[in-house]
Amino acid sequence: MDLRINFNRLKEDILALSQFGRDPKEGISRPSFSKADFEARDWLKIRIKDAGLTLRQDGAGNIFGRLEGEGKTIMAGSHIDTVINGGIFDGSVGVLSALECLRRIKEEGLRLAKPLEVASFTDEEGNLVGDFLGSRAFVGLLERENLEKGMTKFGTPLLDILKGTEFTIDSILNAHRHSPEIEAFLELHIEQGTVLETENKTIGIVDCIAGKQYRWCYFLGEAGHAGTTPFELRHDAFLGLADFALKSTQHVATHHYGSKLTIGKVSVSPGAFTIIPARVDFSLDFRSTSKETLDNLEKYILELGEDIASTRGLKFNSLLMDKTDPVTPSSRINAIMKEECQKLGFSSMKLSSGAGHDAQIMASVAEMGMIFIPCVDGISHSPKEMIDWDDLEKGANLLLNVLIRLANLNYS
Ligand code: HGY
Ligand code: MN
Ligand code: MN
Repeated sequence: MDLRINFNRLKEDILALSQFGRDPKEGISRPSFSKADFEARDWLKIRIKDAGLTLRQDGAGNIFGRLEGEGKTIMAGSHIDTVINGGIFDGSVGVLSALECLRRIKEEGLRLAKPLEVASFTDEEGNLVGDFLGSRAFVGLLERENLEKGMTKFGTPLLDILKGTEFTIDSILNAHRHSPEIEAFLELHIEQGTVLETENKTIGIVDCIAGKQYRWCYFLGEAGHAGTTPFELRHDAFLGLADFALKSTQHVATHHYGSKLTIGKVSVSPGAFTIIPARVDFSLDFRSTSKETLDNLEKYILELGEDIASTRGLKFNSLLMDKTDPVTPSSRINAIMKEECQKLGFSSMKLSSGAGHDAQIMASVAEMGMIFIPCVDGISHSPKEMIDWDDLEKGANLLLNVLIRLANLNYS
């Protein structure tokens, strides 16, 4: 079957979606359940209905468009929420390419054996409470207590964000689709790294999605006069963090090259020229494609924190905020992707994903596959996020052909 997407229509959709959440500072700020997000959701629902798909939204705000068929569903999707001051392609290429694929199948009147669905999951970026709120709700991985006590990245409780919306803690928990009857979940996404560009490949066939831990930590020392307290009498919380940051990153780079550790947010208090920092709170994000490495790193950073605290007369604390295991996509789906790449004449390579994706959550209920396309200089989570549009056309055509293969394959 030589079906191709309508690329101009896909490009128009990407640019239309990018109008929601334009941040006056820069980039796109479209966190889930923001005004911009609700406007974007309304736009997406219209596009799904205009495509002749059956529209559904669940209690977590996950949005689906469905083409009927027999048996287990073949689903493709991603997310339309963004980080603050983010780019226009992270997530949106996966949702809108999947929509374009189903639209083309519908337009051509293709009778496929199995049902097809496009999915747009709520809060992949974790602006609310932990990453993957929507896909975790869908597969039943949420805890009521975390939602009820959860504080969002904006310093407000999730409950406050939900006020005035159609969503509640109960509706989010009730979004859990028990035995969801999904055979496969596919996600097209920008690589958010430089490997494809460096290797001059168009398509990345993802062979592992890294796992990660988010921790919120602090060092607690003693305030003191910056002008009169000699160094040997100080309990400087900031120096505790500086020590921790250098030793932990050096440890990962030396012993676990390829894994990552990032301290992305720091607050120093009291925070004045003349006061020795009494307390430093900081975020810790560490990731690896190896579960064993993640477990070793968790043990290492807790021991390192305590060692530094006892050496410097500080107190150390670390609170686990979010934890996701690494996952391996389906070898069957990856083999089909490779075959379809060859038929289409697209260069491809296997590579792992350092970024987290809804696909790694959906892997708990379906066979999963991820297609990467390059992004310029590997830049993402930034207003500078950019792609070569030809790569998107190829990625979306590959997605279309893999969907048709899977939907017609009698496989159980
Ligand atoms: O940070 C991540 O892994 C993803 O972009 N949420
Ligand atoms: Mn993403
Ligand atoms: Mn992202």
